[in-house]
Amino acid sequence: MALTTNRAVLDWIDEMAAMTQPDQIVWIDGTQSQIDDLRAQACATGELEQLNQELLPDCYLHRTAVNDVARVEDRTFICCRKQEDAGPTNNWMDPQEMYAKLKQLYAGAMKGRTMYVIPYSMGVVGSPFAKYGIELTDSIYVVLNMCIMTRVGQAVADVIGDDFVKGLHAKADIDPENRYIVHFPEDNTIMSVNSGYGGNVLLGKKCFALRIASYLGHNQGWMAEHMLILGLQNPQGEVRYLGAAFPSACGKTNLAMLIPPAAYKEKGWKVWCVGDDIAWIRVGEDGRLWAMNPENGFFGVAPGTNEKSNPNALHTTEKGTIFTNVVHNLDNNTVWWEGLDKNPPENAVDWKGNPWNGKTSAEKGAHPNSRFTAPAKNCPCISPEFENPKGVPLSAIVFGGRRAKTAPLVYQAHNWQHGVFMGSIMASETTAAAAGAVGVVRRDPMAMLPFCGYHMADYWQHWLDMGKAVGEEKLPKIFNVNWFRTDEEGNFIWPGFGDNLRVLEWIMKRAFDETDGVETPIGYQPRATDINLEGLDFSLETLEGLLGVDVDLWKEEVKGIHEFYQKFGEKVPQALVEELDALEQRLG
Ligand code: OXD
Ligand code: MN
Repeated sequence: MALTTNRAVLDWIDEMAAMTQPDQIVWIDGTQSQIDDLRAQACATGELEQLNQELLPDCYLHRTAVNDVARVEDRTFICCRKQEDAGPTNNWMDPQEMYAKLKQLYAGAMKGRTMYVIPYSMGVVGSPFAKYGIELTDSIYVVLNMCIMTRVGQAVADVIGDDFVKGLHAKADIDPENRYIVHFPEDNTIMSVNSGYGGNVLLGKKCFALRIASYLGHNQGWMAEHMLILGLQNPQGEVRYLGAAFPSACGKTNLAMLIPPAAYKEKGWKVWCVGDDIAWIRVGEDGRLWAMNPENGFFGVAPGTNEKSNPNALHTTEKGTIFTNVVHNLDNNTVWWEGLDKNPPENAVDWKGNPWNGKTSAEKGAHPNSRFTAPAKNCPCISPEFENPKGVPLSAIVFGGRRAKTAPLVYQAHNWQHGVFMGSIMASETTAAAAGAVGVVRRDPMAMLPFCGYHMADYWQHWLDMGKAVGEEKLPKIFNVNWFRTDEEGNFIWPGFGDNLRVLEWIMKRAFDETDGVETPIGYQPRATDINLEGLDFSLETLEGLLGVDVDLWKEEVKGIHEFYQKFGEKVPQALVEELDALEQRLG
């Protein structure tokens, strides 16, 4: 039975059902009995496998098609009326043409199948900052993931208005040649077809909370960012918040759930996780920037997650979690992935569904972009402010990426405008989270390259405008970090993980004017002695090396930035061009 009498909602569902022709339509109320029922159905068809319910209660395993394991950026479109509004970094097609193309792909795609109607909220239901959507899908896997990642059910249906975000997903034939992830920002509409991979089909996440939301934020004076949010509690008990934007699979989840090194823990330092992937940022009543996490769960990368790198994430996945494309350990009906421990199972099934022996097999057992979908409430360090509808006030914004050489461990912007420049020139080596070559350096401004729902240069201007509206005094301070510098043999130099807190401590001190910074051509930096190395076997000389700025490499970098900016022509905000000129001059 329909959960709403809202005509706009019902008419749209009728229209989509007439096109896709499902055998039946089922509304998702999000109740436990309905979830149990869907889990049982999915297990009966093999879409899910129930894991060991003693060791992993309410946990399930899913495998996607082998050709469908990551976001597909080359098949992701922003279809606004004017091509120039999508900008040079987005794929574009005329909306009418795209609607016509999709109509053919959706025609009868749900014949013999069920269409599930998921009313969901991004943000706490009823909060003035929440936004609502409906996803129609023919996948139980999608329904169950959405029930973890968002707030789903009657409470949402009760408050949904006419301006909800419409999302249609059909698995169709999982045909990579006809796979499309399409956004119509001017129509509040998302259409996804021929995929079953999370980032392409959990429409509340990248599609709504970043691409559509960034477009809405531009029009409405707020921001949707690819950022984790964390609270850093100092020994005085004060909690200070930061947002950090890193490209996919660069450690946002690990940083958001960081466990302080022993020397810090003893003194009372603690990290609280507010979010690991997306931040919606607004000007609060006090005139500062406040950030909230619109999601309700974590869709994290499994490989590399272990007791050392992220024990909090590991514990988060011990119940109510869906694992995708990991190894199935048949001895105890649990899961495994590369980097979990040094004990791969011998009697196992790999992510492709083939028999796998971790001791003898030459191939990886889990896909490098295999995932866990876990409820936020499971996280041992979830922030007490996680459900605060107002979010948390930001004192710092941190940009970062994987750079083997150029970027130092940390540096700070002179001011907001310089910080926006720093965000606009972000670059990182590519990872397995998106289809394509891994390890290639690409520019990824604010980690939003694949997620900005409009022209990237207008997005930079929006950042500058938000800064003007708030004023330097109340703005968070902006920083850049790089945990990934390597030595001559290609090994990471900085230990990372919990020890990143040593850098966050300096960042927060700078944000509160509690320590000074040293001027360098690229911004303010700490002296090596300003970073607390207590309890860490790491020499000051090595740290000095990590903080070093190689002027020649940076001159090369400036050339690359000029080339990158040229893509955007006249649209690059003058303020950023000035920042680039100033950097060039400082480098000499
Ligand atoms: C993600 C991504 O899944 O960025 O968060 O790809
Ligand atoms: Mn992400």
